[in-house]
Amino acid sequence: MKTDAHLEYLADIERRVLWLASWTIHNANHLREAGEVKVGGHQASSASLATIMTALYCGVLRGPDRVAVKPHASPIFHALQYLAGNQTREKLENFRGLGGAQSYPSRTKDTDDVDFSTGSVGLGVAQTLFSSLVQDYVRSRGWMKDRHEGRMVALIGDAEMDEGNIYEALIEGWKHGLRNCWWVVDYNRQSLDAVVREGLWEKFETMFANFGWDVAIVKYGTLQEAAFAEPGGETLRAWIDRCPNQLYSALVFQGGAAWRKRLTDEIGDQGPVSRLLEKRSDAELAELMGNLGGHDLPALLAAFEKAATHDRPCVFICYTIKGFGLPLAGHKDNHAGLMNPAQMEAFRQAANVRPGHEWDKWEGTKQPPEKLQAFLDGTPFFGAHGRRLTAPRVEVPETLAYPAPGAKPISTQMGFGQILNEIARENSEFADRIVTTAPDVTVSTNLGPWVNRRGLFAREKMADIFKAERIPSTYAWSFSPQGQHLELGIAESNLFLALSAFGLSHTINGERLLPIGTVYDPFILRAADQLNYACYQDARFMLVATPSGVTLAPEGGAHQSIATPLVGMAQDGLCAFEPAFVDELAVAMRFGFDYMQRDGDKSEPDKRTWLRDDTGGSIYLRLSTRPLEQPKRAMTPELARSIVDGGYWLRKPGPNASVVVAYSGAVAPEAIEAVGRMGEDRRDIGLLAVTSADRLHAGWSAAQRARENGSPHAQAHVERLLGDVPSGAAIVSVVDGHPATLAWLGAVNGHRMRALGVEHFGQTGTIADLYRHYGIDADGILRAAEALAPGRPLRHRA
Ligand SMILES: Cc1ncc(C[n+]2csc(CCOP(=O)(O)OP(=O)(O)O)c2C)c(N)n1
Ligand SMILES: [Mg+2]
Repeated sequence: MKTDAHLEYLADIERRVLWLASWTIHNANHLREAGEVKVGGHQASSASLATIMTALYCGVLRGPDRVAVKPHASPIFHALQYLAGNQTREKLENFRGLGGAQSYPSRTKDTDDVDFSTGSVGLGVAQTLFSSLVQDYVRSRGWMKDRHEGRMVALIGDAEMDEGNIYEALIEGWKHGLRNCWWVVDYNRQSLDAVVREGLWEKFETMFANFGWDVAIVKYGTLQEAAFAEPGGETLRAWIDRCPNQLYSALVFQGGAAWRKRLTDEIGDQGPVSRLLEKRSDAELAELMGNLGGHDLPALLAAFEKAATHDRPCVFICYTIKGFGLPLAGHKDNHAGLMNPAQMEAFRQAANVRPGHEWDKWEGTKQPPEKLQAFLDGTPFFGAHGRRLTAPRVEVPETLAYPAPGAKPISTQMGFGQILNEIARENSEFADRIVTTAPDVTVSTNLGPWVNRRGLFAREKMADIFKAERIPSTYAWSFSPQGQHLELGIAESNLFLALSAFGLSHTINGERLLPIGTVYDPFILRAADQLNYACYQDARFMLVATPSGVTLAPEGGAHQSIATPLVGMAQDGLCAFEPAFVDELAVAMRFGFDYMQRDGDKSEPDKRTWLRDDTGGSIYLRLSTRPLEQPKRAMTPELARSIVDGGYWLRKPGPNASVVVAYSGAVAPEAIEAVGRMGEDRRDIGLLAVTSADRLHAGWSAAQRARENGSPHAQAHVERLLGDVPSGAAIVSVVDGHPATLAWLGAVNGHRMRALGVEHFGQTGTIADLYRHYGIDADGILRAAEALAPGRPLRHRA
C-alpha cells in the first residue's frame, strides 16, 4: 500500500500531466489555424486516462514492462515523458507538426521511449499479448539470463474493444497459456460518435473470465466508497449502478446543481439520502459523482498491486469520464472537442499555472519541485535506463543450400520447404534463432519438414499421440519448450501480430529472432492492416506466401490473389520478391535473413542500386505451388547480385530486338515459350526475369530523385537493364497478378509497353485453362507482341 506522501506526489504528477497534455493540444492549434487539421480529439480522450497512466507509470510499472498506449492518450504519455526528462518542450510545442511529438505514440517516429506504436485501434492491444508469448518463447530457451520478465500492458479505449482482432488474439492467448499481460480498459462509455451500450462491462467480465483472465472492475473511487458507508449510501450506490451511461455522462457535463436536482428527484427521501446530498456543496457533489474508480489513485493502485502479485493475465475495467477534469467532461460530442481560449484560461487558473510558466515542469504543484523530480526519477519505470535493448546480428551463411535441379519440376513453395529443411539439419546459431509460425497452414505451406526436425513450441511438453500410438504419419506434432514453430489458429490477424512481436524481440527482449510466417497469399489482405502495423513498428520478419495468383486454379476465384504484388511494392518497410526458380529463392532468402537484421543509418542510399538497403526491413516472398522445370546453371556472384537487385536478362536483347518480354514469378514457362516461338520470326528478342518488381521500382524512383537532387550520374538497376533495349523496341510484361506490377517498365526509358496480368476474379480450371482465359499464356504474350511491334506475322500460334 502506498503512503499518504506517495499519494500526494502522484496527485501532483497527475495534475501536471493533465495540464501539460491539454496545453500541448491547445498549442498545436497553430496547425488548425493554418487550416491544416482537426486538432481536437485528444483533449477529452487523454484526460480520461490521466489518473490511470499516472498510477501505472509512477506507481506500478517496472523497467522491463512494456506498454501500448491508447492512441488518443498520446499527449498524456508525452507529458509524463517530458516530466521524466525524456521528451523536449520543443517537440511538445510542435505536437502533430513536422518533427514534433506524434499524435499517436510511435516507436519509430517518437523519441521518448514508446514501446509499441498505436493508432489503428485494436492492434496495439493484441500486440501486447503476442509480445508476452514471445517473452515466454525467449525465456524457455534460457535466453532471459538475469533479465527480469516484463509485463505487457495495453491501455485501451472501451470502443476500441469492438475491434475483432482483440478477440482473435484472446483465443490464441488462452491456447498458449498467456501470462504477464494486463489490459486496462478506459471505460468512459464513450466512443468517437456517441455513448456506448449499457452493460458492456458484464459481457467483458464473462468473456475474459471464460478465457482464464482475472477481471478487476474498478468502478468506485475512495470518496464514493466513503459516501456509500454513510447512512443512505447504499441507495446512492444502487442509483449509480442503475444510471444509464448517457445520463451519467450528461450529468457530469452539467455539474453539481444538475446532480443535486436529479438525485433529489429520484432518491431524495427527506431522510438519510437527502442528508447525504445536503451535506455537500454543489462542487463537492460533482466531485463525489465524478470520483469513479478510474479517476481515483488509491482505487487504481489497490487494483494494480493486487494483480501484480501473480502472473495471470488481467483485464481492468476502469470506470472513467471522458474529458475528466476539463469543461468538456462527459459531453457526447467531446471526442473532437477542444477547449476554447476562455475555457483554457479558466483551466489555467484552476491548475495554478502562472501565465508564461505553462511549460515549467512543476508549476503550481503542492509538493516542492525537487522532491517531485526526485520521486519521479526514482520510480522503477523512469529510473530504469536503456529500456530499449539491442541484440547482435546472427551470422547468416554465405549461401543457403537448395535442391539441385533434377528430372522432376518443383515449385518455389517446395523449394522453400527443402531450403528450410536443410537449415533445420544444421547445428548452428542461425538455425536456432529461426522461429516459424503459421495460421493453420503449416503443412500446406511446406513448413512440415522444418517442424518435423525442430518441433512445435509450448511451455509444457506435449507428445504427439499419433506417434506414441505408433500410427504412421508424415509429420511429427510434438510440443516442447524447445520447439521452434508457433502453431496458430486460422486467424491471419494473429499471424501478423505474432510476426510483429517476434520481429521486435531484439529490442524488447534483447534476443534476436529470425521469424518466418507462412500464409496463403490471398489472405494477406485479410490482415493487411496488421501487416502495415508490423512494418510501421519496424518489426523484422520474413513473410512467405503461397499459393499466389491463379496457380491454385482449381480452387477458384476465392483463393486467387491479384493485388498482392502491388501490396509488396507499396508496403513501406517490406521488401518483396517473386522468384520463379528455386535457386533465385535461395538467394532471396539468404539476402532476407541478412536484410532483416540491418539497422543502418537511414540517410545514405546504396550508390549502385539507390535503394536504402542499409536500413533493412522485412521480407515478403510471393511463391507458387506450380512445379516448374528448374534451370541448370551455376549461381555466380553476378547472377546472385542481380537477383537481389530485382532482375536479370535471361536472354539479353540484341540490337535488332523489336520486342522484349519481362516476366515475374510462376509465368516464367509461358514467357520462355513465347520468346522461343517469336525467335523463329524475329531476331534478338530479349527476356527479362524480374525477381523483385518492388526493388526495381524503388531503385528507379530513388535514382530519379538523386538526379533531381544533384547526382546526375545516378542510375538504377532497372535503368541499366533497360539500357540494353533498343529504343524502338516494345516491352510486353507478364505476371500472375495485377498487370500494374510491371506496367511502369515502359516509362523507364520510354518504350512502348503492354502489361499482361490478371484483373478479374478467377474462374476455376486448370492453370493452363486460366492462363489462356486471362491471356497470360504464351499465345497471349505473342498477341500482345504482335500488336505492339507489327512486322512479319508471328507463326506457330496455337
Ligand atoms: C482501426 C481504426 N478505426 C477507426 C479509428 C478512428 N477512431 C479513433 S478513436 C475512435 C473511437 C475512440 O473511442 P474509445 O476507444 O472508447 O476511446 P475514447 O476516445 O473514448 O477514450 C475511433 C473510431 C482508428 N483510429 N482506428
Ligand atoms: Mg471510450
